[in-house]
Amino acid sequence: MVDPLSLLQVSGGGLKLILYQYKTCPFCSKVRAFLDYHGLPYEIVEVNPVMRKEIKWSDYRKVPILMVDGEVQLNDSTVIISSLRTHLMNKERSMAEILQCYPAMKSVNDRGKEVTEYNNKYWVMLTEAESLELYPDKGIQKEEIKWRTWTDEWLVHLISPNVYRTTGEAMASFDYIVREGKFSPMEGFFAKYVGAAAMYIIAKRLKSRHNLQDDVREDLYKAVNDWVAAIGKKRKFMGGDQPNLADLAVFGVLRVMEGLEAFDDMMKNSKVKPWYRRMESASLNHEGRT
Ligand SMILES: N[C@@H](CCC(=O)N[C@@H](CS)C(=O)NCC(=O)O)C(=O)O
Repeated sequence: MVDPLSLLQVSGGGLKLILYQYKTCPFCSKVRAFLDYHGLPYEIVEVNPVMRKEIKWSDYRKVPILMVDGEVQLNDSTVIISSLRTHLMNKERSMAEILQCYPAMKSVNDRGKEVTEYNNKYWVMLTEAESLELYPDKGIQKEEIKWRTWTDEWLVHLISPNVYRTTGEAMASFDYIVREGKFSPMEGFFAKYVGAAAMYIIAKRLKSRHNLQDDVREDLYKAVNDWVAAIGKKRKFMGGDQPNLADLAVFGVLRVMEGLEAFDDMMKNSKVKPWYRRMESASLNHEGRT
């Protein structure tokens, strides 16, 4: 019998990928957007957000985690994407070797919490020749880095305040999280009511921490309009005719709101829809497959 995993390895350019995720987490969605667009096959392990038993073996306690060939552990969505992109440019470079370009640094943030950051995480590691191939025009690598950073440091923070904006929206969001995620019936029941109430309150705190406007929708519309304006009228994507890593990051983050009121409002009241639909089809059709 043919081992289905060996088939995956062949079609995926030699890498066997396992993604540990929460389906509705924006960071995990960013990674899936990258893998889907590039047509890289992967297995998913949905993690239970209450016990997190599925990642008990890992010292790093967040998702996404991507395991490569059962031995190299990639943490952090941006590191995962940058290192895979590096590998796709030159498949001779092993993931273990590439990972050394993104060393972890522990520090304490302004709220006294220990945080881990990764050096160079927005950089795809390229030789001069590869760099000319991937970024032929001056300034486009810088632009990609700028908007990937903006996605992680600004856009992501608009999601919770928007999807938990009212008690009704908080209930609908948790209904969706429980439906899509891995919860026991008891956890699901509590998450739906206690979780929704807690997130409604936390979302208000996040709103003031990130200095959002009273009407958080206005920040969301402005953010996606700024994004569309940065692409301009002459390009289909920020990457030109094909999405680049900034397009994939923004798409991955916005996609977690699909099916919720915030998403419908954004599509109706901002200019993002044509770009979003182009991204959807590029990702669905694996247009970046090599
Ligand atoms: N910088 C990380 C952030 C990942 C992150 O914060 N993940 C959240 C889920 S959205 C998490 O796992 N939090 C810990 C927890 O749920 O216990 C990345 O880009 O991957």
